[in-house]
Amino acid sequence: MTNQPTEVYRIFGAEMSPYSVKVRSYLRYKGIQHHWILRNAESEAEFARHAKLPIIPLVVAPDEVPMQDSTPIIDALELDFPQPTIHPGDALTSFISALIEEFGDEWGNKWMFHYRWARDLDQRASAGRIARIRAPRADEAELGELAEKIRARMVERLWYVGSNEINAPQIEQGFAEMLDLLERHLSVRPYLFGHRPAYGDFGLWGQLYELWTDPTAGALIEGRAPHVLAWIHRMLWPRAEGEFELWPELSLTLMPILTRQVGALFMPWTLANEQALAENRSVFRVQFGDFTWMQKPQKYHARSLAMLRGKYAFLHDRSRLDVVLEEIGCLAGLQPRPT
Ligand SMILES: N[C@@H](CCC(=O)N[C@@H](CS)C(=O)NCC(=O)O)C(=O)O
Repeated sequence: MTNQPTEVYRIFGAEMSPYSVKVRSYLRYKGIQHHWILRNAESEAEFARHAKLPIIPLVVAPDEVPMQDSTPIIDALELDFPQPTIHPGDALTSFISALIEEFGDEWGNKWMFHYRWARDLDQRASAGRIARIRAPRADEAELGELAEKIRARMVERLWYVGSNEINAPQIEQGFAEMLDLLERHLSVRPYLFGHRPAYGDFGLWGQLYELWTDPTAGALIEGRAPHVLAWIHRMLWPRAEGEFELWPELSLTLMPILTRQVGALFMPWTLANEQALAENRSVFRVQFGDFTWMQKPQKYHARSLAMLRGKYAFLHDRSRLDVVLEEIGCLAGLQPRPT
């Protein structure tokens, strides 16, 4: 592999990484020329030369500037490639799209990780796929050994995203509800915010795409959510088919998602996580109706919540937005925190 500067962006990622496919779909939508480079043993030296963190995706710009972390990557590229914009024109809809982006990245990842690694069937399917991607030239015996190692390592990490015996029924119930709500919303529009993809589509889609590729969640999506399935396919190669819709049209079926999922589940969870980190606790609990959620705090989420608060603070006119944020239970959580 060459180390010469190229005219195209390079994205190091993997088909089974939700954040990698998210950024790849963004690059495709924008028509930004790029090479998709599978991160494996063969590309490792080049990856290591540019990466500051051991995570994918890694995007390397033509001038060799490296970028990591999917949300800031998209924010940075959006400045250089503003058209077609992924941000709806009004502050209210645009911030709701950013809220859904954060929700998809952080809460949607719980569905994804849980369904991929909680059941034996899914563990085997996923570990087998990863092994074949990582070692395409290995023989069956070597693949079996590698898959077993991957499976053990990932199952050990289930606790990290909060998939455990206590939380599992809540994750699955929440996902089923989300599928039904999303199905209704997407039955009359091709993308979350109308006729072209928005910031929020990319974040939520990365996780839903991965869920669809796994046996248990894939069957759920195929069986009960045909419009979600069509959106999953559409978002692989997104394109503008018309304009963004306005809030009054979107709100009928978007508000239930915002209220029942973002406001009732994600926001209390991310605030409790943030507080647990500040208090240096090793475990925290959140009450969701009759359910108690329990997990170890996750550091990254406090950072991404702070970034979202930064975007909120940056807005000039929040009058219409604040009414909606209050209604969905997210207003207080987005206020500036003492530093
Ligand atoms: N917040 C980051 C998360 C990136 C991330 O967690 N990537 C995973 C794969 S999906 C990763 O590289 N994990 C380390 C590993 O698998 O070795 C983003 O949005 O890019």
